[in-house]
Amino acid sequence: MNMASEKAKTELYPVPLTIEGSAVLHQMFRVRWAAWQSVSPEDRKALVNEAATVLGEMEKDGQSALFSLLGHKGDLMFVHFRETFDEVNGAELRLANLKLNQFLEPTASYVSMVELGLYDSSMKAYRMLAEQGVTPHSEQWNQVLEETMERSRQAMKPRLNPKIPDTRYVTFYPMDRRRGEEKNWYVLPMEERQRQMDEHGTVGRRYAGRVQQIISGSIGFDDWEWGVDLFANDAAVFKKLIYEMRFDKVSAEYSNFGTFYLGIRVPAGKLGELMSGMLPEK
Ligand code: FEC
Repeated sequence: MNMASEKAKTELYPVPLTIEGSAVLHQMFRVRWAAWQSVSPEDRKALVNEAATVLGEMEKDGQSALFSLLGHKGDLMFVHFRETFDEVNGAELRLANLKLNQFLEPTASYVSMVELGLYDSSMKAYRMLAEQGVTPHSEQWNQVLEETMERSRQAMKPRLNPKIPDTRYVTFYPMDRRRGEEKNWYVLPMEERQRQMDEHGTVGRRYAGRVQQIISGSIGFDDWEWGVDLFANDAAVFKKLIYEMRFDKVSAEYSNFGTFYLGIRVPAGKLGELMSGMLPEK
């Protein structure tokens, strides 16, 4: 047995397999209310109609959604899920070219890609490969891992390219795993990370049916490592789930969180109501 396979036997390969799906963009805007209010009612109507028509087309198949944001961090949030970043950029450009855009000021945005982490399958595959003495990155090693990922891609297809869930509320926030001097997620052994992620999934599954989570990876795309979208019809569930998770080892010791955005869904057809200062009923 060569040295690489000796090492592989005692220390599992550290990088969990992931499978990637839809490209994702979150866009937050402030409305220039004073400028908007100085526009005549007829012109406002025309501007809203143009925007609602375009947004209506983009909403089809749950590809884009508009949310009214609470608080000072912005007034509107557009969320886009597409097959590719090219299409996401296309959606962004389409909105930028609306006449309504002159009244919108970007306050934040977030670029990411739907990601499913395969800790369990990674562990099984890495263990099996190590036991068989297969050298990491050899042709056989790559082939086994590619097959593992392909099986997961097939089994989890709908979760890789999800529609934006049709719930009343969303909460979105970016987060990192800690890389501090004392606590560093990235130097923990694979087995320990898998154990902590398993505990995380167990807590999360208790909320099945009440909240839908979509995790998108943003390493290499944006300033944090992951984006978390949670969708629910009862916003209080976000607080309960996130609070409960704070006590998981992985959140308590290894998570840093960015800015939270809470939004209320507004269908394209109700944009006029929103822009005239009334939150549409569901
Ligand atoms: O792979 C990584 O190290 C990080 C990716 C990742 C982050 C993350 C954060 C949150 N999740 C939240 C909710 C749920 C709910 C379920 C759930 C399950 C998983 C699984 C993986 C996973 N989560 Fe996660 N989460 C990340 C990854 N999470 C892997 C298990 C397999 C799977 O289901 O995909 C249960 C889903 C279900 O019904 O099956 C719910 C929340 C956060 C933000 C953390 C916080 O403390 O606020 C909420 C990053």
